[in-house]
Amino acid sequence: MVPRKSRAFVPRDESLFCWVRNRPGRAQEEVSALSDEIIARLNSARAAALEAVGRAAGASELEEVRIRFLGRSGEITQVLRGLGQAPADIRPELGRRANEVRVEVERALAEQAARLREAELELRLLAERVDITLPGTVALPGTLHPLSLILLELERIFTAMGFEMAEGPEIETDWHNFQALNIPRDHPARDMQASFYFTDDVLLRTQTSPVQIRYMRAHAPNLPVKIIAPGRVYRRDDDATHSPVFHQVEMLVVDKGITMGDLKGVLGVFAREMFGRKTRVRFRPSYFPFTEPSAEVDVSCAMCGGVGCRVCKGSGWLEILGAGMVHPRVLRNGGYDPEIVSGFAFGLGIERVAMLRYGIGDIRLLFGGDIRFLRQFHPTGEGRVEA
Ligand code: FA5
Repeated sequence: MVPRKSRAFVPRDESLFCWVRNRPGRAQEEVSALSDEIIARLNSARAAALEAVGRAAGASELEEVRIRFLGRSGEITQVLRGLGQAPADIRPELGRRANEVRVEVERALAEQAARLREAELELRLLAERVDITLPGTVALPGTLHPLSLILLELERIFTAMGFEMAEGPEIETDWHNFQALNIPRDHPARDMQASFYFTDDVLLRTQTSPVQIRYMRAHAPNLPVKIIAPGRVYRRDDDATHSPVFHQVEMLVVDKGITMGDLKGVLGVFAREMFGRKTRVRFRPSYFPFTEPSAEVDVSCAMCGGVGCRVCKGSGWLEILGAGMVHPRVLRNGGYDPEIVSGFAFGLGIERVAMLRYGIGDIRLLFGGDIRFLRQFHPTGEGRVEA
């Protein structure tokens, strides 16, 4: 069996009190000397603590001071801990004094923390000060895009004549975009509208005419059909008067007894409202697979009043849209009987109308987003631009 080692006596408490405690029968002078020494030690800790608090220049330094004096093994905490072993006659007095020092240092810490916070705030406010003498940022009043202005105007004109607004998808099937409109797969008319295909049967629509088919199929055999359908369309075009993305407005009327005279009447109202009261309308024979007969429609040039100028290339007329009487096959594909009803339709390019109305020479200006260009337009349509 291993003999137990005898343990040497090591005093666990090395505080100032241990020698007094270990000496019973101590003299009164010794106790009061001890008391004085403890008080002196407390006072010097207090002075050191207050000085360190005063010097602390930030929250982390202040925390270091707190730990040094009031932390678990801080200088003041040590004295407070040791008091339990102090002789009973001096313990209350020393305790009171030690607590006073602790409270005083705690208060100094709190006050310094508040001062530092305030100084920091002051600095921040100074740095963030708003200079009210600087010139302000002027919020420019917005204007509607010229295409939006034309579209609003078209809506106003046609809804006043009792038309309803309709719309269709920009990603269209080949059947709706071409076949139902009497343009079979191998028809040469497709060459005029080269498109962007997703598959053989799905493409970005090249015209708003498929909305005719969609609307008729959703509403047949109800009468009358009287719609305008504005929207974005896509073609593989790109020059000063043709954009790969542009906008059309489709118009369709189907009812009993509709004639070409109705088409002329509606277009006349539209042209005078859009381009001015003196505007005249001219029909030229043309061809579209989905209308028969078909026409290109010109309006007299609003720039020169029809005498000939740069904008109308001297002819006095400007082409604005394609139109015609709805082909019987198209009516049938829409679910209507061409023996009972007839109809007319047109499709116009909104960019074309905007260019004529505002005298814009290059279609690309409408898509460039240049604020100097766009700011010139306002709802009255005044202030034509020379581009
Ligand atoms: C058509 O698209 C027919 N769907 C119009 C129609 C509807 C005729 C109903 C009969 C009945 P067209 O390809 O001509 O027709 O285009 C009509 C208008 O769109 C043109 O007059 C022109 O103003 C405009 N347009 C055509 N291609 C472009 C383009 N790439 N950029 C800008 N505008 C264009």
